Amino acid sequence: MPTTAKSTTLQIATLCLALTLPTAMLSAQPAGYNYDEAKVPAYTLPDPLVMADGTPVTSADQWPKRRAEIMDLFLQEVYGKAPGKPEGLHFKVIEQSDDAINGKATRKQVRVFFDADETVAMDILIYLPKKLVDAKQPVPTFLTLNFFGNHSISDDPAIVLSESWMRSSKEKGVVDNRATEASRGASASRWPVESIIDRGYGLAAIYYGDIDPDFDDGFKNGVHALYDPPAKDGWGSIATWAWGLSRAMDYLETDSEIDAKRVAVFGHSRLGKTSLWAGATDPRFSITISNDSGCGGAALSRRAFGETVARINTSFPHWFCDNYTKYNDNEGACPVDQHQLVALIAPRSVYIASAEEDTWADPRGEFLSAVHAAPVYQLLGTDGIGGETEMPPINKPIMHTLGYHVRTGKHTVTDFDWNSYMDFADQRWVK
Ligand code: GTR
Repeated sequence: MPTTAKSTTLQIATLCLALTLPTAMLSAQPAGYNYDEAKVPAYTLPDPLVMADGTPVTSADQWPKRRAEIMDLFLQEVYGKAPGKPEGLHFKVIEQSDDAINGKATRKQVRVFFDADETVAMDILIYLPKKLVDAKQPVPTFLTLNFFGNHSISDDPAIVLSESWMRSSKEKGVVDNRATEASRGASASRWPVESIIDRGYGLAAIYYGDIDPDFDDGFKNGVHALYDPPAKDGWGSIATWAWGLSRAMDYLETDSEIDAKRVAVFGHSRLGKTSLWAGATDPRFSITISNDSGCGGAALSRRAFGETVARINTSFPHWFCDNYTKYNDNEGACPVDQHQLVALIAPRSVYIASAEEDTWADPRGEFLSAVHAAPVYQLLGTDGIGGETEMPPINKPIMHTLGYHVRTGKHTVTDFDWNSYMDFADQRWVK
């Protein structure tokens, strides 16, 4: 990519930001990976506002063309191309009740079949505030993926116990890759369902393994069973999970109890990478939230801080498309970086969250993606990230069209995260 005055300025801004790194973020350094800000290589980011042929993008009406260029590169080189909506897609409500979560919520479990023959399906568990449903007020809703089955997010005994393949975990009650009764509510600390309901929001939850089980099997199971094996630029698992979120959105649009114009897509970690890609590929998502998404999510790859492209492609060869391995230990050659992923979502809102101790995910790199995406947001007439260039203090969210926080603690989802997301939704959606 051409080095422009603008990209040089961005680079200088990045270096200045590096000098203000809180020392707490320099702790916990496993051997073999860089956690030292001073060792971040000098890099130049591809400029989201310069066309491939070098033409500067100076007005909003040039953006769709530039956006298409960036989108093609992400499809081709990073996440891979997914098919469209399948013809046989259909939905069945398999269970519902108007008395859930201490009488405050309705519950609905919807099976989404990806094919007419009903061979592959995912379940969506939906809680909505009963008050709003009774008043026939469509509910703004958080659409989310989870790691251990819908039954793991709450101890509500009516949630269908997942029969899908799942990573074995003693702590989560998963034995021989299957959930057991002991896994009910095992992840409840990450899902404050009652607070979400109390604040007037709905929650729609899906087990990500229903869409594509998270192991490298050459793309034979999950929804891949319905398609030819992917080519080098074919959908990896992140693109597949994001595709599943779009199919969930297909359902939400048919449900009059849900406000499909106000759906926030949320995910943590690999599922935060997924929510960003879902937000980029599907304009129906009004707000996109990535929690501790790190490498291949919000974090700038060129910083090679914490998890690197080589490392992620080695540990998880099925997450990205095969072309992405070209950039192992060679991030600078990749024609895109992750700030452009955020820019693809413009002018819609994005909230990026980091955790102070989650150095593997590079909190600073996550923040900088928002900073370097902001010029696109501004070109499109929004306030971007409010002109911020320095990371905010710990536990002090920034909320503009782009939101960001770094909170105390580790790589997980906390009430602080959720409260910030709901504050952001209150602000962006003005109920
Ligand atoms: C880690 C991986 C991260 C992140 C995380 C998760 O092992 O290195 O990129 O995705 O898993 O999803 O929990």
